[in-house]
Amino acid sequence: SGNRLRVLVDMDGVLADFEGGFLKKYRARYPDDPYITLDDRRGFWVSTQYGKLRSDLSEKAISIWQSKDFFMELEPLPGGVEAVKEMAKMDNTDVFICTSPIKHYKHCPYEKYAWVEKHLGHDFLEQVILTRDKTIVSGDILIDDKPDILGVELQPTWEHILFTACHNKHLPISPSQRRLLSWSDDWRAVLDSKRQ
Ligand code: BVP
Repeated sequence: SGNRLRVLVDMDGVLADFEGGFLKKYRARYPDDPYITLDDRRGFWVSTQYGKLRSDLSEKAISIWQSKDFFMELEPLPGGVEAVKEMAKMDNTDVFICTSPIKHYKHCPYEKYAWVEKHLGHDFLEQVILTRDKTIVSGDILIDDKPDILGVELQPTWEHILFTACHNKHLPISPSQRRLLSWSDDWRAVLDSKRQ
């Protein structure tokens, strides 16, 4: 608290490669069904776009991330784990991973903790926030690839920094919305801009 900066970092699409992991496992499980390349992805919800491609594909898509080991086996996105580790070592900076588990809770919440332990270490489990509503979590910055982050709090304390992903890269840049193009982009400058 006080003058410390609190950074909230999303997991899927920001630290963990949800889209790449999904497509790889979808194609392996349903080799005879059509799929959407990452280049052709539009809209945050994979299931919605697959459902528009063919109505039965929404359920097939959902079956992929509901499966055991899906979240655990997601590859880290380039530079994300390193950036979070560096942030966490900065003076006057608190970093939390803020992620929404799926409602099919058999594997996902456990595997999200296991992923953090594997890639960021056991001590980093202290920093994990699982919530379906990020608006009630207070922070200075939320780095997240979802364009619209809504919930019961109409005026969240954080500024949403949109992290570029295959599904949001074509969206028009609204003047009010700041972006991080990747973890190679200047995330330090974004943090510094919010410091007292
Ligand atoms: O746990 C992820 C996957 C899931 O929603 C969560 C998004 O969390 P945040 O990145 O916002 O923290 N998810 C679910 C669906 C469809 C469900 Br029906 C989807 O299409 N995409 C997706 O990411």
